[in-house]
Amino acid sequence: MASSAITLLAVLAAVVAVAALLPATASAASYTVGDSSGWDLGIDYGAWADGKKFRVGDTLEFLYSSGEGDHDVVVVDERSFASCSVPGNAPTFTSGDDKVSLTKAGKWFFICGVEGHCQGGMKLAVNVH
Ligand code: CU1
Repeated sequence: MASSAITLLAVLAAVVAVAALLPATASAASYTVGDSSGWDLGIDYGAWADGKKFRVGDTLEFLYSSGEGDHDVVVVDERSFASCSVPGNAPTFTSGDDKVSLTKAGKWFFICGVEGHCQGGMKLAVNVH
């Protein structure tokens, strides 16, 4: 009787110990940018990002139609983000289902490189913790 109670306690202690380790790995989240609207014109990505806590290891998934000249995703710096300009050497994704791993802390900036789309609101800034 007593030994089974001790066994139960040991099991409980082990479960608690494992649970305490989980958040570090389980916290990596995947976000679909714009949720069901995806990556498109006419969406307020500032509002979408607002209140979300992005962390190193999280993934942003950009979903959009990827036909010729539809959309793309360009990773830019703050200056290009502000001016909606596309640097020649900027990493660019074009698949229509682009998963970007947020590999380091700090601010990340994304724009659509198609003419006029960034000005039309296709720009996303996230602060990664
Ligand atoms: Cu676009």
